[in-house]
Amino acid sequence: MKRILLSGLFILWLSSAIKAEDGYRLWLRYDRIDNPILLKQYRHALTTIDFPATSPILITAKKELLTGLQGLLGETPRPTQTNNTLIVRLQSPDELPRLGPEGFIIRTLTRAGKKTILITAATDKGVLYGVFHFLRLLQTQQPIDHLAITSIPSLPYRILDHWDNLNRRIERGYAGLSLWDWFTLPIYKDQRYTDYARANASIGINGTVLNNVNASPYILTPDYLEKTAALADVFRPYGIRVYLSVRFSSPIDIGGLKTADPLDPAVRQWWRNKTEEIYRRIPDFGGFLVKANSEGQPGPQNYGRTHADGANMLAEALEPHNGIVIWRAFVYSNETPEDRARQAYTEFKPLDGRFHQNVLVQVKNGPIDFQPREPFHPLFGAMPATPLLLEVQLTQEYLGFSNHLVYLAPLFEECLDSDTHQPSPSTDASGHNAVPPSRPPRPSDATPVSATIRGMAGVANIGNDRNWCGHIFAQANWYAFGRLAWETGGANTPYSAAIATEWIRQTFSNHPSVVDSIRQIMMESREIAVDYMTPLGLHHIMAYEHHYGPGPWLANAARADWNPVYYHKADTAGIGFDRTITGSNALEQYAPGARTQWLDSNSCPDKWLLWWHHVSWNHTMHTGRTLWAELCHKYYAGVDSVRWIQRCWTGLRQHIDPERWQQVNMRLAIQEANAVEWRNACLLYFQTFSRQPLPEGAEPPDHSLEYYQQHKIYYAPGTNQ
Ligand code: GCW
Repeated sequence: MKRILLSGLFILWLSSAIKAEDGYRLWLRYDRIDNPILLKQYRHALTTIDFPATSPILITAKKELLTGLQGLLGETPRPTQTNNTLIVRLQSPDELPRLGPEGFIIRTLTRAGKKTILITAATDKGVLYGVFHFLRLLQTQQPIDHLAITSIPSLPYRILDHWDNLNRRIERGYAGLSLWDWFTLPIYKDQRYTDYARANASIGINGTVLNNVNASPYILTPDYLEKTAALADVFRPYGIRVYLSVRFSSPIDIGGLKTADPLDPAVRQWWRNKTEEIYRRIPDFGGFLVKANSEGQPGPQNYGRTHADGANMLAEALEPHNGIVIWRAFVYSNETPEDRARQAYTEFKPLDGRFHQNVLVQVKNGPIDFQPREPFHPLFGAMPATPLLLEVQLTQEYLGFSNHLVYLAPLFEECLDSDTHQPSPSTDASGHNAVPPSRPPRPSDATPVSATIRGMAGVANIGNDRNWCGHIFAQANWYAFGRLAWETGGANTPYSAAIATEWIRQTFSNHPSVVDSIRQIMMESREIAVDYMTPLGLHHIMAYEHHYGPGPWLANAARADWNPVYYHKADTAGIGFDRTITGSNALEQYAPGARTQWLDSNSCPDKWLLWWHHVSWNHTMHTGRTLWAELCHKYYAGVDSVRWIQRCWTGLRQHIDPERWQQVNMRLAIQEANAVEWRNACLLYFQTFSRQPLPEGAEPPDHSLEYYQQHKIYYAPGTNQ
């Protein structure tokens, strides 16, 4: 009987252990420290906790601390003779003026022979972030006996943008349906809302835009505002403010007005009333995000007004409540005969200084659209009188959806670190120094993108899939976004490698060889994806509509600027988009110092070449190969490197729990097949122009060009079909 019971218990334990590793816990696993010496040290150092918690955020922080310690130490700290104490305290802002509203200090102190660890901040949010940071130190098995950490976020706005529709479909979402079950809100509050908030708070994300920028007007109806308020109530104790995307024509759509003209008094009044209604329900509401006059969305230009007129009308409504307007600069029109890469700058640069103080302009990292590689957007540093947010995409619309292992932090970091060569901003309007004190000094004449922005927005890759992001490694992109927005650069360069290390240690293992091996995979992965998709500066050559897989031959989209041929311009003479003075001259939108690196096709780095220049198939690259040979080399190297990742992953098998190992393994198999298709399809197609053979001995394409051209994917996720 006893044996049956025991084996029953064992099976129960086993099944719960397996179930526990389905990826749901993200990087907050809090499993018992597996290093016995360290565990002993930690237990010794943390015998009592002194944490007076009164406010909702402090109560959250305390709960999180106790849960974390219980898991990591296998016991709740209890008094012993040594009584080494962990003190968590709010201190008055006068004592800690430098920390600002979100910074924290973690320090080890020795008092009368006893060691004390102090986590302190001037605000309860600071304490919350300090607690999560402390737990991260334990999870990543760092020494805690000489802590002297001061951490202040680089950027005040660290926001996730959900492109979630109210019917729960997610535009460009590849991890299931929207987390927000609008139909059962506001009464039913799914546990996932809390777990989502925990995950965000743990990495410093302090805002969330709940709905798609292609916004439904119904989000502003009383019913949906009540549902939004319910979510805001769940997120508030985690320091997260809620924002909404709004449709510019809402006064007509749901307000019964005849116009949405931003200069019309009735329209202005409608927005004021609506905004007041929102703040009655959500006193700490963040503000509005607006996509206007872009890809068919209505906007002020429908009435002959400017983007500034539109944004300022909303800004006025939000101002009394301390809310902000986030106005997107992602605008382009196929009716304008101007290189798409130039259009946002042309539109917005003249508006610099014309926006109200509480308007932030949100600019994508590059001038086209979240491609595997783009130069930084020319608006960074070019609008000194306008606070900017950098928008990056975590959901991998152009990077293999949630099927491909692509760690995006190096892409984000490439943008953040790009030198705009614009004058360096000193302090912004609120006196907040845009450059964090914790960042190492840079050459005095450099103004990286990170110094020109007030915040970062990440287009979320989260859905209701059990593991949140579809691919376990896509969780790293959510994680890295938060960590990079908190600290846009670090003493450890590249900072993305340090973030990867943290994530791996919390998500998989602290075992050094496992950490090294996975970090190497992650750090190479973005360049590998560039190689098998869009090497040497190619861009926007993906399949139409769903954007999955290759489609360089496409030439009949509804708009010219949605056609890949518009971007690669391959012909028998060569390939690439001439954006120099002999072409569209998009180059002129950059500061002279930034231009020089790309100006000349002979000195332009290979990785940017076809973005800026149309060059001959026999152009000599920096490697000494011809362009055609280099293109072949890159596509083949990309596929070979995916196979290298597969081999590394196979080597890690005994170190990773079977469920997550297998999940990743299967996705890698998809990635490999996709990479082969990208390579074969692109090379066969470009070969019709280059008229040169594939390299000798190269793996021959397994299908004809026609086969790839006819390969259609129906019902790919993420579109509204
Ligand atoms: O990348 C493109 C996407 C659209 C998206 C748009 C945008 C929300 O293909 O789906 O619309 O960008 O950023 O507004």
